[in-house]
Amino acid sequence: MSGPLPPAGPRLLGLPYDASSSFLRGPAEAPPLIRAALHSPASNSWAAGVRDVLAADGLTDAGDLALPPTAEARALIEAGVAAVLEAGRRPLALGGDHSVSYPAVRAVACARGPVAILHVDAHADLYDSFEGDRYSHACPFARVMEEGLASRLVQVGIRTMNAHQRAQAERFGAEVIGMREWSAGARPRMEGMVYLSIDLDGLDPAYAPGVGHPEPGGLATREVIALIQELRGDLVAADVVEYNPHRDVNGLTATVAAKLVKEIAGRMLAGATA
Ligand SMILES: [Mn+2]
Repeated sequence: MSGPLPPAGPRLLGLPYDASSSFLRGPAEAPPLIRAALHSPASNSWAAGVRDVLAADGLTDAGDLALPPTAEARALIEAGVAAVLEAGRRPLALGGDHSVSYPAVRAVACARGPVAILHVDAHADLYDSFEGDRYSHACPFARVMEEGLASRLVQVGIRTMNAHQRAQAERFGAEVIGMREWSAGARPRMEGMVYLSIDLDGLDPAYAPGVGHPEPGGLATREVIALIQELRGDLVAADVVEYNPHRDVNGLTATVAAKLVKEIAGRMLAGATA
């Protein structure tokens, strides 16, 4: 089965899994903290000043999956995302480490056909294998591309490219808008069914310090919000991953993640745009 989704609202799905992290644990604790920031009375629930995303016809919440810290989690994530799609909703997943994106994209592609992926990250996450693990959080987009789950892979914010990942990007035809290209004015042009994957380390650590692999020289919060608001195509699913509360400062990064969730939900509620 493939084709456009019917008009449908976004649904949160927490993916509390961090066993494929290569450096630090912590992202498994992220979903309830991002949710708490989303519902915090410190702010309101309007996206872009035009839509209350937490209104009755807005963002719904499927809660968190129960995930073991083992390979079995991948099948459970795929099934959980598939269930959101079967309910006619647009999955908005809260990570978890970035390894969750492979089974999540797989569920979307199996239900709807290959999607164009817009991937915001400091890292390309294209390793064939990392420290002996082909399902590491450093590898999800290699698995996605090998299986033909994506029609395009457009990567924004990259600033840690090495020779192996450059070769992988070329092998897979990934379109890489690194920070140098971004600073020179390059912007992604998306169309059709889009899956948006945001690793919070795509932002500069000045804006989002609560990540396991902080990499200076990244995107401003405002730039990521603009990317979401100006995104063309039909945003069928998204994830916000790699929030590590152990490294956060005053919950700032949870607040940033919640802000991005609001804007993604608002963009999903606006429907397809040409
Ligand atoms: Mn990253």
